[in-house]
Amino acid sequence: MTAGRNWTGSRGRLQGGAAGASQNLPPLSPTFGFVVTFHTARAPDIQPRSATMLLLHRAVVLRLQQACRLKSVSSRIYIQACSTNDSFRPQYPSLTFSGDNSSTRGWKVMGTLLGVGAVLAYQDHRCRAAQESTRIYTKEEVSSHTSPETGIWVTLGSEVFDVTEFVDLHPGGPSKLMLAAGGPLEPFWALYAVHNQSHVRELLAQYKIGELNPEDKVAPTVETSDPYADDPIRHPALKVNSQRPFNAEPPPELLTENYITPNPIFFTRNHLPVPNLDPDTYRLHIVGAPGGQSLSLSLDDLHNFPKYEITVTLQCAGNRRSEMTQVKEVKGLEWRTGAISTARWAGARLCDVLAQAGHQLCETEAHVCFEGLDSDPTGTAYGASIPLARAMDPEAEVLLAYEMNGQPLPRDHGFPVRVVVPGVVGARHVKWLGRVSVQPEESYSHWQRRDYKGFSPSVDWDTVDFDSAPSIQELPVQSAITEPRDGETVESGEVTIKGYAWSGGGRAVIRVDVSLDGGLTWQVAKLDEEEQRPRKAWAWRLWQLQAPVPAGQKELNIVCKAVDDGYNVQPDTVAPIWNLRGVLSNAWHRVHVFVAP
Ligand SMILES: Nc1nc2c(c(=O)[nH]1)N[C@H]1C(S)=C(S)[C@@H](COP(=O)(O)O)O[C@H]1N2
Ligand SMILES: [Mo]
Repeated sequence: MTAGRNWTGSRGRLQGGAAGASQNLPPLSPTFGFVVTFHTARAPDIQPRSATMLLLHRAVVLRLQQACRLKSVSSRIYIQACSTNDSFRPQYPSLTFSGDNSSTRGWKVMGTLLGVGAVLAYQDHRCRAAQESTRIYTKEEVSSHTSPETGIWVTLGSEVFDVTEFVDLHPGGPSKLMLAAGGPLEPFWALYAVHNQSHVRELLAQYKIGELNPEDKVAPTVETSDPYADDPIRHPALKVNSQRPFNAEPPPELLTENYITPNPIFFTRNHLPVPNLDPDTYRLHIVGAPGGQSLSLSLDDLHNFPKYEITVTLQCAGNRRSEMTQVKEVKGLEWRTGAISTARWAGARLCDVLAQAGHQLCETEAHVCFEGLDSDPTGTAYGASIPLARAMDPEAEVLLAYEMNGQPLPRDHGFPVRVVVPGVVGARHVKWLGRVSVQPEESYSHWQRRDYKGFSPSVDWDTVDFDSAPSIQELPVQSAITEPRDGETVESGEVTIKGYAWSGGGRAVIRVDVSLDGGLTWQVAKLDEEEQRPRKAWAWRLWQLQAPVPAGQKELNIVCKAVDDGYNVQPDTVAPIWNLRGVLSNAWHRVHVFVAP
């Protein structure tokens, strides 16, 4: 699968935090105990199993529609036949036969009716699979099955599978699965942890043809073959949304503890393993303009450019996605309010470096493309682009940053160099920067063209046309409540409400309104005193409100909403801005609390 297209999403959660567990740590509240519990986080109205099967199914249908347009009818049936999983049934009520409990008969009747042999062939395949499941194969035999002609075999543990027919249906694309042909799946599943779920195993089980010769069993070499084994150690306070690749957010009450987010709890959004780069041999390649010169810059070279330091808030397009999930299933990591953080970044200005390579603003449209040094097993690197006009504008203050809060960049945040694009969505702040080029078109990266775009609530995975929407650059106005937390019990008398507010494109936050009664009446919160430069308000504002709790009130519905200097406001509810990828989630933030008697 393509990295970053998280078609199921990891559901493991690390809860709580530890006091003083790492040197660089801000003091944490001593009441903040360390509890590790893994649980299944599921939105109440969604069954993750059927949700993930749905995504798998969608991916398969799309691929099939591309692969065999002419055979689309039989393809659809084949897919449904593949899935003996009950979670498919409700989607196709017309395919169930009322009063007939035998789904086998149902499938046969349908197959005959439509004159398509795929269903029967599939059942035949399953019967054969069952008979042959006791056959023993050697590792050599397996390794000679690596093409459609010989058949494509893989192993998992001691089991052998013939996945020839599945390769074209693989949600991440055939090429990714072909990397494992003739050998074990484990190293690849370790990279895409999304596979480690029971329904994926069930799907695979349908292709089982036998067992590995016991003497040949693959040694559990997870440690050495794990592409994430070299990832840095993380702060235990982080709430982990996915371990591999690592995605985590600080808990809300720590997030607004400091205007500047301490490095160890700055939210982390990785699509791939963290590369381990040697600062001495590191080079940043800047492709030169025609008539200009290409540059290969060492870290020292970069330090020789004038150094700029600016405070910038970075927000992932998926921040607060979990609220969209509550409206309707979306594809992506379940970020709560913490996929946003603020740091002081220092480095060279991109416009200075581009100018040295001979680039200048041009009349025609152009884009600056960034490539990271993190890559998947096919060698595909993370990439993104921004318009050349922004990159060349000194006022836009785009940085090639080598420092974060006075320290060299931490590995998780792009060591040794990353792009910082003030006012723009996190996805364009490319980490572990390896190459910069200027092109007439946007980056061809998956993350520029096939992700990080907004759509109407009416668009689904069958109708989405990624080319029809522009890539997200500047983000809309945003705010959230970090204290108290949803479901908490607050003291009667007075309540303190805290949160953050930020807007994209350098637009300053001019006001935050807070309601204790679900939006009927409002009070104006007190904004922090931090400087907001006109058109360059790159950083958030933290805010607070101390409000009397109305006497006799047993519950409060606390709401916040921010206004930026363009008088842009947040939408009041999520449903009208719902989109299939769960990005740009910026509705009024709502927290329901109880009042202590
Ligand atoms: N090379 C590289 N750059 C990357 C990413 C990545 O996976 N690889 N993730 C992007 C996304 S989607 C976000 S939101 C930000 C997150 O930056 P952070 O991890 O420092 O918070 O980095 C961006 N830059
Ligand atoms: Mo992101």
